[in-house]
Amino acid sequence: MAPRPAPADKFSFGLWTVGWQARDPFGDATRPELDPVEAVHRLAELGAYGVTFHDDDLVPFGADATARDGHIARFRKALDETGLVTPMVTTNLFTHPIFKDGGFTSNDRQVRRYALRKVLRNVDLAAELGARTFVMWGGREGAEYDVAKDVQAALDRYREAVDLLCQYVVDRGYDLRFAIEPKPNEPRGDILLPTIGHALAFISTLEHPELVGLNPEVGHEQMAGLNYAHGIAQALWQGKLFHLDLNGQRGIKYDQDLVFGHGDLLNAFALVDLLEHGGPDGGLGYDGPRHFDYKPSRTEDIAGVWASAEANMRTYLLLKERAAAFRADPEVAEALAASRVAELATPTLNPGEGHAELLADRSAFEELDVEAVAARGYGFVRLNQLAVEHVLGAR
Ligand code: GLT
Ligand code: MN
Ligand code: MN
Repeated sequence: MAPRPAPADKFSFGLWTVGWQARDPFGDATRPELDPVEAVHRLAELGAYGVTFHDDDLVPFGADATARDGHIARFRKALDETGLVTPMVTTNLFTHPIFKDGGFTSNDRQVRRYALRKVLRNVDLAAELGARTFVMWGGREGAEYDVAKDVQAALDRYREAVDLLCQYVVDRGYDLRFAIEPKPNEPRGDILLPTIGHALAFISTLEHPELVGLNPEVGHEQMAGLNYAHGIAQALWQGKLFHLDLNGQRGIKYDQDLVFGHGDLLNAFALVDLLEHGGPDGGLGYDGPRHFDYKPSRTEDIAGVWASAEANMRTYLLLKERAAAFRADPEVAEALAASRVAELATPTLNPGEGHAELLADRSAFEELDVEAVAARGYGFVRLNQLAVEHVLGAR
């Protein structure tokens, strides 16, 4: 019996997730269009608290001002009827052919100026709807050919764009922060800011670094062979986890966008444990939206779409239960102690100690029984087996 999702769990979904018609590079759509208003109602019934969107998910690209107002008004009405909120908004700078070489970093300056205008208009909408996070996924910012893109100039233009957007938010007085979503490749052969680490380094060069953080996606880090839970831990540690995209991915291959937990389940367990319980001092958890960015598989009909939406939330809640059980198990506490996990929170130096005191401490070096310390086992396998048994419901 899985617990039922409720608004307090802060689950949110992109309109483009449940609304995906399952067109892929090899085949046509397998599902009809989904009206955003229906999506809002169904997500609310399933227990979600929020819905997110790209400008073009809500208002078809190129719609005139009257049509745009109409789409937004219908959507707002659905939000009012259901109580759903819009915690995050993002801009589509990847579907229309004008963005085939990117938005902020296209070689074509006219494209870059158009992209900035498209984002500025959408920032206004995000602020009007009360969104607190504005995601920037630069899927088309990149290249297939090394000689065709001056990467350093592209990073200059990327920074120029983000600096302008931050200045806009400051000047308008909006309560909105930006979150960069890294991805290594697809749709471009190589995408700029490919991982959490690259994006963090980029943010440190900005004029308003405090307004810019991350929106890391499970599958995107795993496509690069990286450990998502580790990446999230570093983002939290640097105060940069502004938002996140939960889904599933099985190894280094195309972006699968599976249901959360349908990829690396043990890493998903570690992630939920981290988000819910924080670091060793319990102080670095995450209280933002649990946002699912998945694609209901192409094999599914519309009933399968809603079943898969529910599956994301059920898996999260089950892992949350399992993580709580893991943390409450006295044998786990004993195994954690045997593995010295909490000892890592103790500073390596004594209070007030510097290199002179360390050099004077003979017990740290000259008198240390190196062989005896080296012979100590850490017991990590036993600890991990306890985690596996909790995930499997065996404890
Ligand atoms: C697109 C992409 C996602 C991003 C979305 C935000 S759009 O579907 O695959 O990972 O989060 O632009
Ligand atoms: Mn993805
Ligand atoms: Mn995403």
